[in-house]
Amino acid sequence: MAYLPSALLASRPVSTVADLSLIASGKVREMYSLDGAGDPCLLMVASDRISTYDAVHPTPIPDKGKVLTGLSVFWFERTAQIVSNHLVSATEGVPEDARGRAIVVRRLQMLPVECVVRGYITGSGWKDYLATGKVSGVTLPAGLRESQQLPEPIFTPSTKADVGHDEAIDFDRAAELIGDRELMERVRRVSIELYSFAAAHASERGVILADTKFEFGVDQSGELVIGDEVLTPDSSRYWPLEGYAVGKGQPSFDKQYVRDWAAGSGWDKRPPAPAIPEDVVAGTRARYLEAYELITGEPFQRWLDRTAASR
Ligand code: Q0N
Repeated sequence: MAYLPSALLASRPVSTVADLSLIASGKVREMYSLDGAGDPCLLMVASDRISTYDAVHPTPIPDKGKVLTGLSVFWFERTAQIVSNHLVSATEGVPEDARGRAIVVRRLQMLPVECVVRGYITGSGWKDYLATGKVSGVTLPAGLRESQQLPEPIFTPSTKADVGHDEAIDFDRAAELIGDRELMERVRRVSIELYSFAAAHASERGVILADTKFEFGVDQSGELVIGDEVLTPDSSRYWPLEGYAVGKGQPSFDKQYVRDWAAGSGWDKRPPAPAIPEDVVAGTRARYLEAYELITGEPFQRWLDRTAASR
C-alpha cells in the first residue's frame, strides 16, 4: 500500500455517513461525531422521515431532509447578527451521500431546556391556557380563542420529559435547570428576537409563524450559541395566511396532506404509523418544496446546486 502522511490520512474527507460514529439520534435526525484536525465538530443529518401524531411513518418524503437543512442554513445565515450559531459548513466536511441534508456544526454544551416562543395560542399552549389561563407560568389575557395572535410573543420553556411529551416549565425553573439566571435571561431575549425577526419575514411572504422551538448551547469560551435546526417546519408551526381564522385549529403547511389522509385511513394514531400512499407522498413533498421557496424566496434547485459534491 502506498505511503500516506498521517496528517493527510487524518484529514481525508469522509465519503459516507456510514463510516461515522453516531452520538445522538432523534425521530427524524441523527448527529455524528466528526472530529478531524481542527475543532471538535459534529455532523447533523436530516433524514427524509416524517412523523405525525408523534409516530414516524415507514415511508420517506423524498428531499424533506434537504428542504429542512436548506431552511435551517437560510435562517442561520440571516440571524447571525442576533446570536452566534453552530453552523460551520454545508459543503466542506459533509460526506457525499449526505450533501444537502447535513451540516457540519460546532460541538457545544447544550442547555437542558427547550426554548419555545409563541406568537399565537395553539397546540399544548392552547390546552394549558384552557386549563389554567397560563402557559409555562406566563399569565395570558382572559377570553383568548384558539389560534389567536397573542398581544406579544411569549417565551414558554419546556424540558424533555423522560417519556412522552415535553413538560412546560416556568422561567424560574428553566433558570434553575441551567444554573445561571443571567444566561437564561439572555436566552429568553434572544429567543423572542429570533421569533420576531422570522415572523416578520414570513408574514411578508404570506406565511404565519405561529410558534417555534430553539435549542441553545454554550461554546468553550462560554458564549451563547444557537444549535439544532432553526425555524424549520419540523421545529415550528407555519400556517398559510390564506384561510387563517381564529376559533379553530389551523392546517399545518407541510403535514396536512398526511394528517388528512391519516384521519380517513382508520389509523388510531398510535404507533406503528402506517405507510403513506404515493399520491400523499407526492403532495407532501410538493408542500415542503413550496415552503422552502416561499420562505427563502429562492428556487430549491439553488440549494441542491450549492451543496452538490464537486466530484
Ligand atoms: C446535540 N442534541 C439534541 C438528534 C438529536 N452543536 C451540538 N453540540 C453538541 N451536541 C448537540 C449539538 C447540537 N445541535 C443536540 N443532541 C446533541 C437534538 N438532536 C439534534 C439532531 O440529532
